[in-house]
Amino acid sequence: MSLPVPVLSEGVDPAWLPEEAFRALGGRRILIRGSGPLVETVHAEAAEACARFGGALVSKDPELVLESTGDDESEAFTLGRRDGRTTVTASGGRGLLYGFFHVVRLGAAAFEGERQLREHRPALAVRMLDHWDNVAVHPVMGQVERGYAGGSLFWADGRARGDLERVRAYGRLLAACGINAVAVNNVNVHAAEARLLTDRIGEVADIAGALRPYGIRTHLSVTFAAPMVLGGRETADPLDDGVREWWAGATARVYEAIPDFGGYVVKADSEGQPGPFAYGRSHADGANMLAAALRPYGGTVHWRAFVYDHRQDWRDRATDRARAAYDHFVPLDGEFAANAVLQVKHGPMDFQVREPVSPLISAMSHTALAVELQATQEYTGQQRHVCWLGPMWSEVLRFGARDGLPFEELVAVSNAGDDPFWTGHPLAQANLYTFGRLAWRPDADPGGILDEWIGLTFPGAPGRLADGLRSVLDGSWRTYEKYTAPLGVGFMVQPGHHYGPSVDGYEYSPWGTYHFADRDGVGVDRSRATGTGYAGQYAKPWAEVYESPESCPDELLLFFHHVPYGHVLKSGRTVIQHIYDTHFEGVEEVERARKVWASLADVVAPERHARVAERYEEQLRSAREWRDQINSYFFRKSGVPDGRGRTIY
Ligand code: GCV
Repeated sequence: MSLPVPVLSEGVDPAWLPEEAFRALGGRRILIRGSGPLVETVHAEAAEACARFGGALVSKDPELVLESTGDDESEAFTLGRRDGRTTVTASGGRGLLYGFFHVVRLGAAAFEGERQLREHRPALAVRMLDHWDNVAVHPVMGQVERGYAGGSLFWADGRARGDLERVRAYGRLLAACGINAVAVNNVNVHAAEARLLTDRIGEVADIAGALRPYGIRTHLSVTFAAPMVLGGRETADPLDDGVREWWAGATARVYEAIPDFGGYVVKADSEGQPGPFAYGRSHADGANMLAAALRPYGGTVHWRAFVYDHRQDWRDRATDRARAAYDHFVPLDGEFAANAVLQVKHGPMDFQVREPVSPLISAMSHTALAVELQATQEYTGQQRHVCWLGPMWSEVLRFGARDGLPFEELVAVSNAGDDPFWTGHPLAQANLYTFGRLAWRPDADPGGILDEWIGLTFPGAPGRLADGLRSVLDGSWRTYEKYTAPLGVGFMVQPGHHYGPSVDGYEYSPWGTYHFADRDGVGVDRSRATGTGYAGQYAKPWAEVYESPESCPDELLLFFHHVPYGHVLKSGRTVIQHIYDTHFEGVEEVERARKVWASLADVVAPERHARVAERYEEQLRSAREWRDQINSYFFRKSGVPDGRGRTIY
């Protein structure tokens, strides 16, 4: 029996699945063939569209055929149109579900003219969102760590939500953009959350049940110390037989509760989380122990490579946090089990607005890799600023892809919560949607994805609205970059919550995030010749390109080099003038975007318009604060006046 399409509570935004997005299916004769739970979902979706817009599910003379020919797990489908009939065929329900949403995306175009039969298949098998959601509200990090969209979609009042309709609706949105896996709790696993693995697995099973009809597998973050914390053992040593048995038993019980469970996500030896180092074991030993427990059931362990010393001495110039992941993991390449996936942040630091692509990603050819992006905008405006990350992610995913992708999976830290707009800032929905679509096709043009999102979210939008949305989103990442930390140097944020400027906020701290500005210059020397040697972690040609300030791209110059303020960039400007100019420009761009948004008041729903307008006020205030702090700081350090005589404090 198929469940009906999830119903949103009053006031919850339909995001990219408003009823109107299904209009093109209306009035059609639709034939559905095949069986299985996901075919049932497609059935419910098609029935709902017919009920709303006319049309019928029929057994002959269809205009749309949705056919599943078997019950395999493939996510591929073929789509074509001939003689007035559009046909979607898949070898199982999963493929059919994605084919159905493809038709929704095409809208009226799916039913026009002829269309050659074409196969569509995701480039990456796992397209996962990690939720940094706590079950119990954490005294410092709250319900959702780095969450800017209200509370958790899964957890409230210290337990799984009783009403799972919103979770089902979330699953539906995710399926419609191609996401197929979700980790439901924070990688920093606190006491209550640790128990999700054992006596509280039933709550996870309820969430998994709500996500399953939309083809989404549920994963769980677990603590490496679980055998001690939950199992009363004296050790969590991955080579200890008792520990291995404990994990095997715990995992067997997880699969009794959730037969299609995806697996574990682990943050070990990182920012205070326990890990194998305590026992003198390697991260391959740790990951492989969990992989062995999961293997009989087809599960996977996602083992995070975010391992570095967060208790560094700022006086120690030899240690470079950027080097850490590569130094820890490259020696282990080839030692990880086949179902252990190393999950690598896209940059070597921590989701800054500009970082080079992590050299680890192309250095692990004998290890399964997932690249981790951050949809939640921890360092990119915290969903108070418009910052559409599509172009940045696209650059990351294309880097080094000449001979095929060097990774198998894509993960993002989710930006969704129980906020009525899902993402706090209504325009941040575009980040979530774009992530899903890029995970399906990493070489897709991000601009095309943005247009797709606009088309679905604002069906029938007048040209003025579509143009306005494009203009405020398209360049917003570069705008954000302009008014924040310059030329790839990173951080300069307020410590702790990471919102707003504090140039020296992390300069003398133990976190390894320094810019080394003095009266003569700024930036981190990461060259092989005179610096930390980080540039040497890249393969050719990048090791050479990054090694010298002459060949290093401007936007990464201060990530790789310490240069004088008078250093002339490829743009022809000096570093100091670049800093002043970009900070004035960035604020002007926000002022312009705010005006564009204001001009759209008559064509956007009032609540949505007001929410974005209110956030633009804050973005502008904050951008001005960034501009004035950064410009004043560098003027005071360097003594070099702005060549254009603008106000600097
Ligand atoms: C979940 C950064 C964030 C932390 C986060 C960590 C991680 O350091 O500030 O909140 O912890 O990354 O990715 O594990």
